[in-house]
Formats: sequence, structure tokens, C-alpha cells
Amino acid sequence: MGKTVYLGMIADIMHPGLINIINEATHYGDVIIGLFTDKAIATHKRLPYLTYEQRKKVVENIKGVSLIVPQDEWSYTHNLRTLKPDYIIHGDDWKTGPEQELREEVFKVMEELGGKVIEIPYTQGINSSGLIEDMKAIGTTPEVRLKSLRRLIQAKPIVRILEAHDGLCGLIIENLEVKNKLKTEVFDGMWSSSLTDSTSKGKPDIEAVDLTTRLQDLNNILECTTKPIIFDGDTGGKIEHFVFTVRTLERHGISAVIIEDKVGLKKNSLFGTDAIQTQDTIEGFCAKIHAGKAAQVTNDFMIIARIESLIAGKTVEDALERAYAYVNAGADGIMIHSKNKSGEDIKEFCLHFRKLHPSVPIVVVPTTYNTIYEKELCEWGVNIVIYANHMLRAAYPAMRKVATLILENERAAEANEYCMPIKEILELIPGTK
Ligand code: SPV
Ligand code: MG
Repeated sequence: MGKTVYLGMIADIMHPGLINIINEATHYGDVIIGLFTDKAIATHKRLPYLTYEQRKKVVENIKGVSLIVPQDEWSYTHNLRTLKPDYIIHGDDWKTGPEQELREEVFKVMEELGGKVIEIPYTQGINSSGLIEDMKAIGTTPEVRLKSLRRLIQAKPIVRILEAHDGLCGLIIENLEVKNKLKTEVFDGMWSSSLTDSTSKGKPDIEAVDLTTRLQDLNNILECTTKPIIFDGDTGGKIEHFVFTVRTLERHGISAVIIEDKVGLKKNSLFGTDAIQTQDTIEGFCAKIHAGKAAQVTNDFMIIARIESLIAGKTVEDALERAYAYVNAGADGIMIHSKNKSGEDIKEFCLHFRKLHPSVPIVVVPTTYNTIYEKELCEWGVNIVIYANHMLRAAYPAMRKVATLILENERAAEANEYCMPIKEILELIPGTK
């Protein structure tokens, strides 16, 4: 090779701006594309629509590209030090905004290596972010959505899921971004909770809301979002019924069902030992997992076994014995639940479980041990954190407050400051006008 020029790319959606920059790069030397892996992207932005392999296939057929290497980190440093290119090329849009630090780092490394940074004017009017908005408006397919949970588990240190019981919750989870200095934080997907699905209908969380009813509401969420959904399958019901549930969920593009190892009239786990919580036998629950796995049509759908030992007042040893058995029966992941406030029992479980199963996904629901940061959960070996009921718990007091103010004042003026402006609600839903 003569001179080389490095160009980092996600290349999820190809557009003229990217072709321009590749063309420009060819003027400096042989173009090496550092193609960002899912892992590199997922810690900073939403997962791309296309997988790494699919994106690679597109990029390797673009004129002017000499070589593609994976860029496995958001930072360019590792690849630049390894490849020592003569140039790196980047759009000048990184001079402001969250990529400024990345830019400074690149300048430092290139100076050390005796190379140069080329910045070219950003192609106005067309960029990936704008196209992502358009893609969101088009939506997704059940297949793409279903697969995306497994991709996220592979790509992210911890997958962040929030409860959604209607389309509005779905829109918040789909679109909300919080930018801090280094990264953009997002929710990765949604939890369809039996507790909030029941509560929002004024019913107790005892499997009284049937699957058909829950799916009707879930359909509203499916229509306005693209992110993966984990379905709270309660006990899974009778084995003969569970096999139909699995197929129905798959057909809708749901990524995973979590079933809990309880029998009899199901009560919400957060009652702990205040309610009678009877656990299934290990054999009985393994048979249910097994039947579910045999029934599923796709390879990607996940059946996650939820262990209620700690909720029922039993030991971590009991929970571990069950976890090992459920994994052997085919469970694609384990959810360990507790209502202990310290999180110590969950930590102990995770550390033990990880010794025997380094990569079986662990799911936790830190409703009571809510002081533990995601980073710590991740260090315990947790793969998925579910904030299981927060959207409903936030909505109810807000609605009650406004209702109270109207009653107290016999008019709505005093409640106005707690309500979203009419203009905002009219503009909230895309396509309203
Ligand atoms: C739910 O959200 O319905 C759950 C989690 O099953 S918990 O309420 O903590 O049991
Ligand atoms: Mg539930």
C-alpha cells in the first residue's frame, strides 16, 4: 500500500454524504474503512438497523474502498495505533457536540504517529440522524424487532428496559435521549408488565387480564415503536396453553417472554412473604420451559426463567439449584427477583451463577434495591435491567394531583401548570397535522 487514509463509519443507512466523504478520502490514499461494530455503537447510540455483516457487505462494494476493518470501540485510538494510517478523514461536524472529545483524542494520536487529520465540510441537508427519523416513521418488521434483543445483549454491557403500558410510554422509550459529555443514553426496549397492564385496567395482578386483551394494548405500542419488547408471561399458565402463547408472541415480533416458577393463584411478587407464593416443582417448571422451547418457530425468541425463591423467603442456594436446572431445560436466560432493599441476595446469586454459566443472560428488576447503579449490576454479571413499573407509578400521582386541584378550585386554571400545554400535545404525535 502507498499512503493510507482511515475513515470510521457506521454505514447503517447509505446516503450521498457518506459517498462524498469516501470519494474525498480516495484523493489522499488507499481508503481503510473502520466499520463500527454493534458493540462500539451500542454504548453511544441506538443499535443500527443492519447487523455488522450486512453493513460490511454494503461497504465492501462501494467504489474506492480498499479495506474494511472492525472498529470495536467508540474511540479511534486502538485502530489508529494498530494501522498507523497517514491520514484520518472525518466530517467537520464533530467540532461541536458530543464528539468533541473524540476529535481531540484523534488529533493527539495522529500527531504522535506523524499523521494528519483531514476535516471536510459536513454535507448539509442529508445525514444519518435525519434518515433514522424517517426510518422510525416507516417502522420495523416483527423479525427485525424480535432479533434485536439478542443483538443488544451481545453489544451492550447492560441492556436497559423500561415498562410500557400504552403507546405514549412506548413513544417516550423510543425517542427519549439524554446526552451527557461522552455518550447519549437511551432506553433499549420495553417491558410489558403484568402489574401495570392489570393496574391500568383497574384489575389486580393475578393473571385476570388474558393474553388476548394484553396483546390488544401491546399492539398500540408495536405500532408506534421499533425497539424490542420483553413480555411478562406471569406463570405461563398451563403447559398446553403456554406453547400457544410462545407462538403468538413470536408472531408479533416480541423478543422474549419471562415466566415465573409459581403455581396456584399468582400474586404480585412485591408482596413477598405477605402473600402466599407457592413455587412450582423444579421438574414441573422445567417441563414448561422445555415445551415452550420446542414450540417456538424462530431461533431468536427467548424464554427466560424467573426464579421466585427469594420472593418466597427461600435461600440463594435454592435459587441457584433452580437456575442451573432451568438452564439445562433450555431457558435462554434467568431472571432473579427479590424484594430485599440492599440487593445483597441478588449480588450473591449473580456472582455464583456466573461461575458456572459465564454467558447465560441474567435479568434483574431492581424495584426495591433501586440505589444500585447499572454499572454495579453490570459488575455482578447482570445483562438486562428492567425498570418494571415506573411509567405507571409516575402517571398516577400526576393525574390524581390535577384531578384534586380541579375539585378543590372548581375550575382548571390552578391545574394548568401541571399539565402539558395544548400546543405540545397537538404536536406530540407525528402526523397529527
Ligand atoms: C411486573 O412488572 O408485573 C413484574 C415484576 O412481574 S414485579 O411486579 O416486581 O413482580
Ligand atoms: Mg408480573
